[in-house]
Amino acid sequence: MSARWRVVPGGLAWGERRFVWGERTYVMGILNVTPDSFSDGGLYLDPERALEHALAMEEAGADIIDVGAESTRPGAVPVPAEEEVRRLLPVLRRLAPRLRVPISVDTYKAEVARVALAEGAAMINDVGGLQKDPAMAAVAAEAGVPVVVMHCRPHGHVHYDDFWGDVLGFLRRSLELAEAAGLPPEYVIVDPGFGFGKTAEHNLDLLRGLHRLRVLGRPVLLGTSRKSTLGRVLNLPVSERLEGTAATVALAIPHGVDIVRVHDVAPIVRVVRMADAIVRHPHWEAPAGVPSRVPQPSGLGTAAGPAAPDTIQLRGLRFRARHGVLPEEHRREQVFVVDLDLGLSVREAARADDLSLTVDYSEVFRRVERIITGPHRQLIETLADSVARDLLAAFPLEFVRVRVAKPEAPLPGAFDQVAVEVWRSRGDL
Ligand code: HH2
Repeated sequence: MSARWRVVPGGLAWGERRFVWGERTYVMGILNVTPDSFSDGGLYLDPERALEHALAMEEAGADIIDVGAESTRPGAVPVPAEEEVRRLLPVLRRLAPRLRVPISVDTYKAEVARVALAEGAAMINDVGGLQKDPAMAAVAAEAGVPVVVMHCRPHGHVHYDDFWGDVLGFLRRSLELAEAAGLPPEYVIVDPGFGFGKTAEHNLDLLRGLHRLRVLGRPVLLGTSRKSTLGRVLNLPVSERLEGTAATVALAIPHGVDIVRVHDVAPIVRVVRMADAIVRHPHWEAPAGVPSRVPQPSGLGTAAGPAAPDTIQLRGLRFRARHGVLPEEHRREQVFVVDLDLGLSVREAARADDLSLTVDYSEVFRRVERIITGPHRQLIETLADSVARDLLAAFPLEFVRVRVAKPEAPLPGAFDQVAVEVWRSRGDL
């Protein structure tokens, strides 16, 4: 009987094993028991070799082993459910009693998933995003197991009117199907489907915009391992795509990716540990006996990394003051309106519901007020720049956007308002 899943603060637990999103990047090792997978087809058809490989991946640091019995590569011959089950069963029966990490079953067929869960699989990896087989969501909900929902379009479907709209819209539909079936939202992991019905350009676009998946509010899995886009970029065969895979993994982590699905577990675990030490530093701890050179928590986290921190938005802070170049602006007060975007991770504060881990809005207001109602300045450029620098110096922000507007500026001609917007980051200090 495999361990049960439960929701824990910030993530999920399977028995004693915790998956706390944001704390570190988890590695899913790929085990294909197929004759025709694009990179390892035929290697692990023998259940004893499959077991050996799964144990080696676990030993190398895999957090999940993903077992698939049908290739999804372009041109692969579809496999009937009975054949998929026939390939999976002997492997699952060997793996389940031996592995300490959860086994995921890579299938879009509800019938296959049901059998695999009964034979020791502990989660479902559905490349159909619960949309290929209408019975899949209910299988996950009844078993109470996590499910990876992946964006996919048929291979060769490479026209998108709105690429990101399609990816996010598809995944939102998957989340709705999970919810309708009664699967708790915490049990759903989203995957943008690198390589599934996408050109190399689409796949590179996906990697550049991975942080956009965060609007879905779910952990993110990414599967780039050895895929053809890497081969296109590097002009290398499938056997020589390790470094390409490593680059995609390292660069995905600052975007907030939580799980990477890979063939080469040992080297990618090293890549992930290194990237985590840089990007997720409030969580990084030196192994016992190794002195830590990475800064320890400052109290205010920047765990999401520089590529895509969260933002705190303050709009319409209003003050009266006498800045400006026109004589009338010296004589009479006018209204100044300030809008702010403060870029920093709010993950820790949100998790602990603790004001001391984020920015105190009253303190921000007071600092802006002191500058806007302070000494005379000719230019709103100067005011915006001063506010940005002051806030960056006072709080551990990744960046700040400051907009200062004069809606009633006594200018000749008809203006709605004049405004200046500046973006500043730590490097500008
Ligand atoms: N990619 C493949 C298979 N399953 N599952 C998720 N969630 N995300 C992926 O990107 C993904 C996946 C294809 O890779 P592989 O299993 O190595 O190849 P094949 O389908 O030929 O067996």
